[in-house]
Amino acid sequence: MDDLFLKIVDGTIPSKKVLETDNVLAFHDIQPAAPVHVLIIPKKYIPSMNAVTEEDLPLIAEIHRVAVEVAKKLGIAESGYRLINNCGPDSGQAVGHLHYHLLGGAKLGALTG
Ligand code: D5M
Repeated sequence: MDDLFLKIVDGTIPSKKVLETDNVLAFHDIQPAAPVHVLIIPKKYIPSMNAVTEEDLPLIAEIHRVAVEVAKKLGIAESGYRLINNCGPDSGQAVGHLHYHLLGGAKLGALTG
């Protein structure tokens, strides 16, 4: 399986880590869309939100906890931030490993769809 983010988890591809737990990794996005743009991923392979199972729900909760910790660590918890998951072709999901974009550090534009 050719999973870019598993290679980031195992260190084959370098990343700028922000925070790490046993199950979750947060690192700076290589193509930032905002002054703060961090990707938060489960270390285990889950292709997209559609593949999240009941057993994964503690992991999803952990991702949310890590998102708050990342926002605090990078000083944007109070100014505000956005947590986005792209799922499937229409969303523009380019990497087939579940990930959440944490965006902030500036006034963000309105969501479009
Ligand atoms: O978002 C996939 C995101 O992954 C996109 O914002 C670029 C980012 N990306 C791709 N390769 C890397 C590496 N090597 N390091 C950090 N960030 C990376 P999607 O929701 O799938 O469109």
